[in-house]
Amino acid sequence: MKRRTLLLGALAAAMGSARAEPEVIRIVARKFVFEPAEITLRVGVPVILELTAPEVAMGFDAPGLKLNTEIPPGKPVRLAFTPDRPGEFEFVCDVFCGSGHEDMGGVVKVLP
Ligand SMILES: [Cu+2]
Repeated sequence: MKRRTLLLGALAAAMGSARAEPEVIRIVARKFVFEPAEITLRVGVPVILELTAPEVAMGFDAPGLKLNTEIPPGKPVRLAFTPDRPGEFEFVCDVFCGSGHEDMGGVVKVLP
């Protein structure tokens, strides 16, 4: 009887975590950096990337992850996304935003 209760408890906990909302990862794009510039995710774990650009319009382009969006100034953009393979995927700003634009980028590390 006790064991059965434990099993049911574990099952309920597992179902609860499966239903949990994806983690929201906030990334700020400002002249001329992404903060943070390095993000670590896991294969199969859904997340929401929330991108904001407080100053001017920016871009977020991660071709290896098939993610691309413009980030209008002051308007957060949310990208729901589940990594499907491990690796290191670079992203850059692809909207010209000034004299440091060319160096503006980061990396998404996806762990197996
Ligand atoms: Cu830029």
